[in-house]
Amino acid sequence: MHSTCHLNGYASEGYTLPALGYDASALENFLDRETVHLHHQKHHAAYVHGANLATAQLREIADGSLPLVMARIVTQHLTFHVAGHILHSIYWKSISPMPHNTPEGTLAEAIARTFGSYEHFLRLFTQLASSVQGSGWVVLGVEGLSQQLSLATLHQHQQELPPCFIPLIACDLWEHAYYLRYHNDRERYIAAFVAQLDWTYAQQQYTACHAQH
Ligand code: MN3
Repeated sequence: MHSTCHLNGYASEGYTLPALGYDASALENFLDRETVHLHHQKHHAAYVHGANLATAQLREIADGSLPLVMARIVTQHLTFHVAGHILHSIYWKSISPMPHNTPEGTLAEAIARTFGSYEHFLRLFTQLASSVQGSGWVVLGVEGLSQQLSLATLHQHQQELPPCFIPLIACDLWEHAYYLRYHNDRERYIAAFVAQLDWTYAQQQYTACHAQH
C-alpha cells in the first residue's frame, strides 16, 4: 500500500497558526502590511480556531454531550476550516520578500513534462486564477495516487478538489486577500502574486512526496 504524502512542517497537537516566516510589512511590493496582518492574524487564525472547535465538538457529539444529529454539519465545518488552514499555510509559503522565482531540479522537470514549459504553466495558472468565480483558490499540487502534477481551482476552500491532493503553490482569490490594495482589479493582484512566487517550499514538498515512493 502506498504511504500518503504529508505536509512538511505542520505536524502538531491540534491545529496551530504557523508563523509567517517574514514580517507583515516585508511584502510591500506585493501587499500592504495591513492586508497581510489581517489576513494572517484574523482570517487564517479564524480557520485554525474553527478547526479546533469542530474537532472538540465532534468529540462531544461522540460522548453524548452534544446531539448526534449535529455530526454532519460539524464535519462540514471541520472540512471547511481545515482546508482553509492548509491552503493559507501554503499561501504564505508560496510567496516571500526575496522570492526564488523560478522552479529548479525535479520540480522544474515535472513542470516542463506536464505543462510543456514553465511559461506555459504560468499562462495556464494565471488563466485559471482569473476564471475562479467568487471566493476560491487556484492550486498547483501533486495528485497523490499517481504522483502527477495537477492544477485545481477551488470554490471556497474545499470544493472541487480531488482527494489525496498535496498542494505545492496556492493563490488565495478571496477578496480579503487583495482588496485593500488592488480593489476590484483581481487581474493585477494575480500578476503580482505570480511575480512574488517563491518555489523553495514547493520544491521541498515535491521532493518529500517523491521520496516516500
Ligand atoms: Mn484568505
